Amino acid sequence: MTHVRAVELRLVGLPLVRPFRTSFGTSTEKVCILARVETDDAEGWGECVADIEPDFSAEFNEGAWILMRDLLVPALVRAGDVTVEDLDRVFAFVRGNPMAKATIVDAFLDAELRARGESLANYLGAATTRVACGVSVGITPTTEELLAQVEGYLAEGYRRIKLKIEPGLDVERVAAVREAFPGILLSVDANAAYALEDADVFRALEPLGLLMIEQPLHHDDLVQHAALQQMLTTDLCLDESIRSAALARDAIELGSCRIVNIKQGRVGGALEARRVHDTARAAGVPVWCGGMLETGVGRALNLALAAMPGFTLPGDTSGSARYFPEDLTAPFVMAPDGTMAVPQGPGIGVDPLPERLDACTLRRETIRP
Ligand code: NPG
Repeated sequence: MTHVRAVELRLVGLPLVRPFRTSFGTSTEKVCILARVETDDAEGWGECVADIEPDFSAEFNEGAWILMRDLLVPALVRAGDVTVEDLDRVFAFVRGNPMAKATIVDAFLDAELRARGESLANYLGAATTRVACGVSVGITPTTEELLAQVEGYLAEGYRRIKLKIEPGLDVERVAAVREAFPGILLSVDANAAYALEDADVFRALEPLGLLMIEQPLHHDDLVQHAALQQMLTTDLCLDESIRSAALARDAIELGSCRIVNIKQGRVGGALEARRVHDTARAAGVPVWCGGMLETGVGRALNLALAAMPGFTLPGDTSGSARYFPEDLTAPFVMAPDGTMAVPQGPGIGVDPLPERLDACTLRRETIRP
């Protein structure tokens, strides 16, 4: 049983090494909330994957901050002695908002594991100590620049390249990359930018031998994705549409996708992410670990998740250098073979570097009983 004494929220900002453009917008800076949960026995960290604006999902930093400060943390403090398995019930009075809930769940779990000296990887049932890394390449101003970025990432050792696409910047771009690099594992991610009427775009991608097409249609949809999957031999993968293990089960039953992207923040935290993994694995559906440009805190958690046995495809778990000139933790470095070590210390196994954290902090607030 764990008793929470206080929770500190920090809004942090870190410049990105290069702008990251998706079909819903361009990020030049990573701004996110970190939660530090103080218990009687330890402290734990959680990173909120929401962004400045509600563009990837309905959640956004300022909303998540208020929700954590005014509802989730007070409920947790009032709950007294609890374990991480109780938190679904403690937070059930708040509908939705998986990213805000995940932040507190993950920080609480980290504290609980640190108190008993167990690594998150061990707790989740990791099957390996190193995971295969892929990289997600943003939309570039030109095809030449795209080819140069892909070449650079391949030279570093990345084992799968994912290209962001949007209407008008799709088939030609992807074909150019495929032509230049015929043998690589290549996928595309539309971030919900298309409609079923655009099926011809996806038909045109079929000869390019893609590993998957990720979230082509509406961010909330399962039914139209099932219709699209029926028209294609290329596997569809869902990201935005899968906000819980229940939705993962529905998507698999409906035939909306044949691969699932797991982002723990999108589904409400590490425990629900494990349930998505278990659901997919029982159905024989491969999963992989998505990324939300996390700092080292969120990256450590992703690596532990990605070590679970159902994660059979390389994830968006890239090295710190792909995102930040300077990370919040000691940098995560990918080996030349395209793998990264899963942290083995207690909890998530890493801490933010205190001075670096302070330098990046835009705002902080502590919630006590
Ligand atoms: O490597 O962390 C990463 C980024 C992977 O493409 C990536 N993330 O749609 O999956 C996505 C996209 C994203 C990033 C979405 C930031 C929302 C915020």
